[in-house]
Amino acid sequence: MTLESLMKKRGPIKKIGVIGMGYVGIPAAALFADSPVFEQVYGFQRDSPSSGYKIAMLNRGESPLKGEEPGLEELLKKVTAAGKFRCTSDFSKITGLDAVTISIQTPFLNKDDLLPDFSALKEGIRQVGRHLQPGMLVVLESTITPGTTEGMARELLEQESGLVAGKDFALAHAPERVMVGRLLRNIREHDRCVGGIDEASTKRATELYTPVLTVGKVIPMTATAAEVTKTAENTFRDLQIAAINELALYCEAMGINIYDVRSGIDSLKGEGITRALLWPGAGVGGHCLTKDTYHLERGVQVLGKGNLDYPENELSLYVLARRINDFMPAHMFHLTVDALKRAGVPLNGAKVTVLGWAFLSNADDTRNTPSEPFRNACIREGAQVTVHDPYVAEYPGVPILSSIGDAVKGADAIVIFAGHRQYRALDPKALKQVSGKKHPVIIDVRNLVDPDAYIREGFIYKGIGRGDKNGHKIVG
Ligand code: SAJ
Repeated sequence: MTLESLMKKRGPIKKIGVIGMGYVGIPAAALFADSPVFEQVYGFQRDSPSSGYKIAMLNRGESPLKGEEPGLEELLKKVTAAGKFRCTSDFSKITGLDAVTISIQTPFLNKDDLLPDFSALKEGIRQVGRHLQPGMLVVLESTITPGTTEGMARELLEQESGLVAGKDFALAHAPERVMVGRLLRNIREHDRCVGGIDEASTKRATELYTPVLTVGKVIPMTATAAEVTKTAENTFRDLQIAAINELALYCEAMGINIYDVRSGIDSLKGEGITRALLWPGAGVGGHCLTKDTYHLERGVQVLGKGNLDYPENELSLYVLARRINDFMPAHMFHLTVDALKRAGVPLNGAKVTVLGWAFLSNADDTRNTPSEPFRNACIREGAQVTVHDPYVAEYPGVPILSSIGDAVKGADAIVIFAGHRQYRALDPKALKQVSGKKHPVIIDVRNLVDPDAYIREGFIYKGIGRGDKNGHKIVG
């Protein structure tokens, strides 16, 4: 019996399982459960010491995700009350399902050797394989190295189940495209790349995602093309950020204002001309842009098997972009040291205040935050560092203050790291008073503050890309 006839015999997808109750899995499960097309959704979560607590919370209709996620808690309450969504650690329930999606983190073990850490993903795939039945659909939503669906995932599922992909069960990759703070909206509104290992798998996966898309549409392709699309779209974003960060460094060196240049370049429009300029900053954080380049690099290394025609001994443009963005916290450190020197204050023993610990503006997500390498560098040089963030309550090993006044008290340098709206409204006069210094330093990552307003108050100002101001005359 062909896979298509097996799935036809099984009928339309009614029961779904989502493996991995995190930023990707929870909103996906809630939206599947909210669709009248589907009857039942199980969220699968290992009952581990670190994340087992999520099971009870979710079954009470509560979201374990930090930060504001518009509409998520209401939706969870609705689908649990309706009995359409249940969270469990009993993976044997997979047996009775029609489709299973896998959303498990895929960090990198060693980016220099391009070694991803697939240990959690493999365990999740094995769990599915152990309970897989003929005619079922398995979809990988995690961002993965190109070649993983057709390769490692297929092998593990076949090994554990004794079934054959493309013959006994359908297999596809449909990468997530969510951002914290707008998880539900992103799933509903972004187009969804759906890549099956064969046409029957793509068709079945399209049946799964179509009901949850309100604005977005399914874009069918092969599994490997979907893997490359996802890793490349984040790699390109990282590259665009690196390009504007490099220009910011150039503008500082040439004594001009990157924002004048940016709006100048941005003015060239029409006739399909886009310059897609992003914004300079203190570096790139988060769980995605910091690793997806390496997934792509590994993909071309493994799948490309030496077929890549590339300038000899030249570094990948994408890896160079990673290195430029990883350099930006160090650049923030150099700006801080230089400014303190102008104030006649050595870093050793100085008080440095970091405003903003989250990696994204107006959000509480701290994964791979660029603020951390900066803080570590200051502490290594003997500085005393305090941290403030209006959205982040706690962070392992780093006390986070909720009062700006407490954080800035006695500060020699105030370093704005995140573009939180609260920092736009800071009053230089009041800040200076609290710092109590004659020439406190202010470092601005995202052009949040008016340099002249601070300089007038006697601050020593430095801003990313603000070569026009970074050497200003000190007032008072
Ligand atoms: N950043 C800049 N300048 C910019 C934009 C961002 O310095 O102009 C920095 C941010 O401060 C942050 C980092 O880059 O530290 C990442 O920011 P982000 O806005 O890309 O946020 P992510 O990583 O949560 O979201 C990305 C998005 N990918 C793309 O837009 C191609 C999102 O759509 C993906 O769903 C997400 O990665 C993911 O999960 O892959």
